[in-house]
Amino acid sequence: MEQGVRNTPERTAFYAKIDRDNLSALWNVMDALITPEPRSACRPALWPFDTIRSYMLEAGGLVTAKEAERRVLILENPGLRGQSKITTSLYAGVQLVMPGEVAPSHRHSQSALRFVLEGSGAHTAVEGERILMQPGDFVITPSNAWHDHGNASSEPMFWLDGLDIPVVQFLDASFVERLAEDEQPLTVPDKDSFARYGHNLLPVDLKHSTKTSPILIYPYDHTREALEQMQRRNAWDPCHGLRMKYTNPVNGDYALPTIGAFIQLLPKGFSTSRYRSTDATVFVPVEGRGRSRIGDALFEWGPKDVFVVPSWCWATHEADEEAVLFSYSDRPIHEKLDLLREDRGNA
Ligand code: GTQ
Repeated sequence: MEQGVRNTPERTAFYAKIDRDNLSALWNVMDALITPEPRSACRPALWPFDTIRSYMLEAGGLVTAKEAERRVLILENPGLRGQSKITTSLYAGVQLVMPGEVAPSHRHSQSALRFVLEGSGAHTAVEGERILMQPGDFVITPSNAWHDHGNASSEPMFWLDGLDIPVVQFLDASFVERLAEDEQPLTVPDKDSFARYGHNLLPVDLKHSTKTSPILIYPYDHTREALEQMQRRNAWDPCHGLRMKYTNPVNGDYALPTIGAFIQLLPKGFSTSRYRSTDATVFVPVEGRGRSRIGDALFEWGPKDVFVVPSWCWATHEADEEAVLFSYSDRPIHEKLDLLREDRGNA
């Protein structure tokens, strides 16, 4: 308690007495519970891809994807060690699938996104569709969808996994099932979900019962093309440069109900105005080099590095070359609960 209710022998005895009946006095914890601003244990941090990559290849020689179920190194926020969290509400891991490997099929209530970092031609199978992945592709695995991963290419494949594991944990809503076979049967042609839902067309009698986008892959060549066209207008947001969100074509909402994903272009030499928001955000530079000031920390970044901006922490970004940044956060939750707060400084 900052000011606090002073302790007296009578009060201390009272607290001890009610404690035995599973009761406690609000006036001793009020200021810790209802803070004037978010007080996050999450800290600014950056993981260089080179470091992750070399540890992952080492892990590749230690455990198979089949043994591990998923061969993933978890990016643990330095302020949240031991909790498998990159922010208070979100999980991040880097997954490696070696040539010829299969990560066996399972389904769980947690939603997942993949952001492809390196390699080409490995796939994830989701809801009976084989999805071939290229660097920069944004791929989703809806809650409770069967999924397995495979790599028929000749190169190791690395991608970033973003999951809502801490949210599902908080809500005590975790379920998982494993398939008897390693790989689920493929029941639809390749590229079906993108063809059906990714071209500003929807089936006339659409029946889609979930809150997750029916588009399972948002290919980078389309995303990049969109950014390339838009940047010609030369109209930049002072805080974001040019920032777009990946959307669900059925309802215009985010692609996943719990995780918002974004793509952003900063032109060469651009320096953003300071910005903070309640949704702690994980960034992955795709192209270009630059640096970000996050609170008191300064991080130099390049392609495939991962860095995190905690809730309500000031951040600015500076691009030495034209840069593209992927990011994800729990913004859909903040928006739906009327908790999203942003501060654009003076911009
Ligand atoms: O690929 O299904 O990083 O279930 C963590 C949990 C990946 C996956 C993770 C998972 C997966």
